[in-house]
Amino acid sequence: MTAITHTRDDFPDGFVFGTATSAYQIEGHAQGGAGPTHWDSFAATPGNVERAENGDLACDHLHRWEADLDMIRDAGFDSYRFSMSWARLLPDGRGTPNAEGLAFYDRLIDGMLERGLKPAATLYHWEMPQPLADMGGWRNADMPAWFGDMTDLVARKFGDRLWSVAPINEPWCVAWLSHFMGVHAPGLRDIRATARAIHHVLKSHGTAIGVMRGHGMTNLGAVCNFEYPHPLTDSPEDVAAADRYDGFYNRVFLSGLFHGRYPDNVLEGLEPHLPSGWQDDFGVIQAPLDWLGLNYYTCKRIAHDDTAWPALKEVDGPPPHTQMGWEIYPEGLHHFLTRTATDYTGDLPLYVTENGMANPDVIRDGRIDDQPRIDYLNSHLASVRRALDDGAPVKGYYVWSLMDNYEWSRGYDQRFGLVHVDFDTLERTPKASWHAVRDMLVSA
Ligand code: GBH
Repeated sequence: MTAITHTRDDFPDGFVFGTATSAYQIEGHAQGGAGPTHWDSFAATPGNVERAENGDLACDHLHRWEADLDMIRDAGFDSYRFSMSWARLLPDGRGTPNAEGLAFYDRLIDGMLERGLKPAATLYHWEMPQPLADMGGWRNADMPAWFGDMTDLVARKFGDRLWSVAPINEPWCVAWLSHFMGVHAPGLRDIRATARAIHHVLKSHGTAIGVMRGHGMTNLGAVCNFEYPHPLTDSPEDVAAADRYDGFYNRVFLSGLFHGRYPDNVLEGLEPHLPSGWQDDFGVIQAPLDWLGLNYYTCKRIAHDDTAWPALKEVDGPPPHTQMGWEIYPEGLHHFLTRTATDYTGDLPLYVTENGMANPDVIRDGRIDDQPRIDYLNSHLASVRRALDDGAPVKGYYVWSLMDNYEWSRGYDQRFGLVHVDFDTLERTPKASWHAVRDMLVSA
């Protein structure tokens, strides 16, 4: 078994190592007084999720959080990136809070602090309260106000104890994957809904930042996901298609957040569908940030395709692939860390807020052997190290994920964890990768 070849000393002083999860994927949403969400209804509709699995019980983190936090501390991590479920805080999305939910996050945050873990919170990791989804969810122009009110509750209850906060996880997934590709709740395939979601997500983000600043909170950021677009061939058509992919899926969000506009080639396709008055919202959207988080997993092979919109298609790339079928391409992480600093963020601190892979279990001598994950983490840490050498101000790196969990429309058999979860007994078993991380992080 090959270890992780990096040590803490390879990274700058104060570099933060962490691991990440999200509420719906681990907590057990049917418990503890949370309200229904659009993920529950999406999962209940046949054909949306493999085996129609949902987050009702998930990892039962709601009742096992102390042992879960112990595993984070014992691996030597400095920080835990988690999310709060809007529908657990406010079962109807607005109105009366759920006292049990507030008490849960109160204990969870204190539990992190007691263990010396920096709490890095996300306020929306995809489970929209159903009553708000019924009113159009991200398509509704009132969403920024609703999101701002929820953020105000979080700021008042927990603001003094959160180390960092990002309002919304991965605008790309919330907008494109959920409203254009139909793969995530609410499962739409509609460019108008997508354009409105893009804009309302960014405006909600900026509104939440403003609310938290009003409470004196600091270390506020945004978390975006990036996929590296390889042109399938070096034909001018494929090169242009990959560039289009980059504009629509990667640059659109950075451009909104940091340049206060949408890229011209993207705007051509989206402008007819944007909500009225969109041009006036960039003052809110561009609220100054303290850091940017990048989630990075894979690359794409992009070809020109006249029959599709926006005139491109994704083609399977060469191995190695993860269990999800995603191509492994560590170079892409270096690309986005360096390019984002150069083109958008300058010396703003950058964090890799998610990186990891799904890998099927191999049990060997009673241990869970996930050598491919160790190799994946190793090669991506090398990519981070090279980005630092090239001047990118990277301040931390989070592994997705602490433990196997509900992998959205792929259900429970895609295993992203450093820790194995038996979904019959809910027993946790650290995998070889958890031990490899501990060997890297815990000094002898
Ligand atoms: C993250 O999103 C999420 O934040 C997290 O909740 C999730 O569990 C984790 O990833 C693992 O999936 O067209 O099939 O090749 C990652 C965003 C978007 C990255 C889709 C990979 C390629 C999908 N992902 N993308 S595919």
